[in-house]
Amino acid sequence: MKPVPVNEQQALVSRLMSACGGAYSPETRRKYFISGPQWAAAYEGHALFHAPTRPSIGFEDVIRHYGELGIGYWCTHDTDVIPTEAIGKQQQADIVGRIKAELAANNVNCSMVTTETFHHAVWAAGPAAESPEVREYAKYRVRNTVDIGHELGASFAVYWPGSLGYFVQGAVEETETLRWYAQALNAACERDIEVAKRLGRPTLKHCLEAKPFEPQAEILLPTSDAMLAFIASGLLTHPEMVGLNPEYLHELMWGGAPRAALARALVNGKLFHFDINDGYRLKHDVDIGVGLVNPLDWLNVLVLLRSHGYNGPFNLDYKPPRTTSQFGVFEVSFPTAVDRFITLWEMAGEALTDSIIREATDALKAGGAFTGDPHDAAAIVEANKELLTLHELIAHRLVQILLGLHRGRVISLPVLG
Ligand code: GLO
Ligand code: MG
Ligand code: MG
Repeated sequence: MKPVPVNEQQALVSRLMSACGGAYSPETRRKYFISGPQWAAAYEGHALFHAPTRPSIGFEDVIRHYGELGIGYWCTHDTDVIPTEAIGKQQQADIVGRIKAELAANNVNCSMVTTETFHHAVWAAGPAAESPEVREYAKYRVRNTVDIGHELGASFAVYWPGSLGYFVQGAVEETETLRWYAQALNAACERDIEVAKRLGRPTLKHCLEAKPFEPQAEILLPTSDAMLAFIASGLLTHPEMVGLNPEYLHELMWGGAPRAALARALVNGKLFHFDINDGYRLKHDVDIGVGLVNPLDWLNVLVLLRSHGYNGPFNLDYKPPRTTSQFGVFEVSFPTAVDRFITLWEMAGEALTDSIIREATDALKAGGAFTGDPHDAAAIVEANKELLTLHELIAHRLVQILLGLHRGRVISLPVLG
């Protein structure tokens, strides 16, 4: 192939994208509760060892692109859109006013707001630092985010306490830090009750998001299960207002099974919000687009959520790769992430109604028509032994659904010999 001059590269990307096919229309995409974060679209490709590869982009362009793509919801950290020094000032009110206008003009809604409590130097010792000034400031910031959330019409507030932990051991006392962290959440919930009452709006759903490591070396609430224990600890004044925002990759990072973590959140009634992305076990937070690494696991995750009627947001908390240009972010990265999600969600629906999976599952639950001695282990084994083969058959069927083999897709084989 001849080298492709830079002025022809966008056209090539667009042509190959449409050749890929399978894209949903913006109207179809809008039917799903999919949210796009400001920070995901505005990610410049930087990291500890990586300089940015993309220019910065403001909320106006992000919201416009989301609207065009059919991503119906937008969410943001306070400081993604308001400089730290403008928080709580007239400049904040002006920016929030401009955001409202931009959302309305593009038919996009704000679903969630979140407070940045990890990046700025003020959080060097975390949002629940020893210093009382830092803790008061943390309360101020989360209260202010609640105000912004109500102003923008959000229903969720998320808390990722990324720097609640330590690098060196022994300097912080964990129980004290957790107590202090709870005080900030209590301040947010109390403010929410006040504001919601004044405005005649429902209170926000406050969602804790765990990540096992990064940016701190050791994290005090590293998993969704730790968060559940924290919610039930008695430290929160309004535990009923607080639930979880699990992130798929964050559960995978510690070696857990994301679907099992979600199941534990579901049985606790605490699955409020869900950050969707992909990546690898026991590696750092690579935030790859949903379904690019573990599509089969994703199918299974969505089968679980569909079967439990989960109706919260699916938040595209991923990072367009550093190799993707800013044109590519909206031409390839976002539409493909959304469309893979929708496809997997619809496949999950197929799996739930698949007659083979259904009959196999029912048969497993019906058991082996056993009438012998209920204390005879060997007889119980004997009575069920052919049924248990169905476990593998169900797994095979799910792969068939994923690959389209259940619809007669066959791969022709080369003639050997
Ligand atoms: C980082 C987190 C982060 C949060 C965000 C929401 O690893 O996933 O993106 O989701 O701060 O509050
Ligand atoms: Mg996240
Ligand atoms: Mg992540």
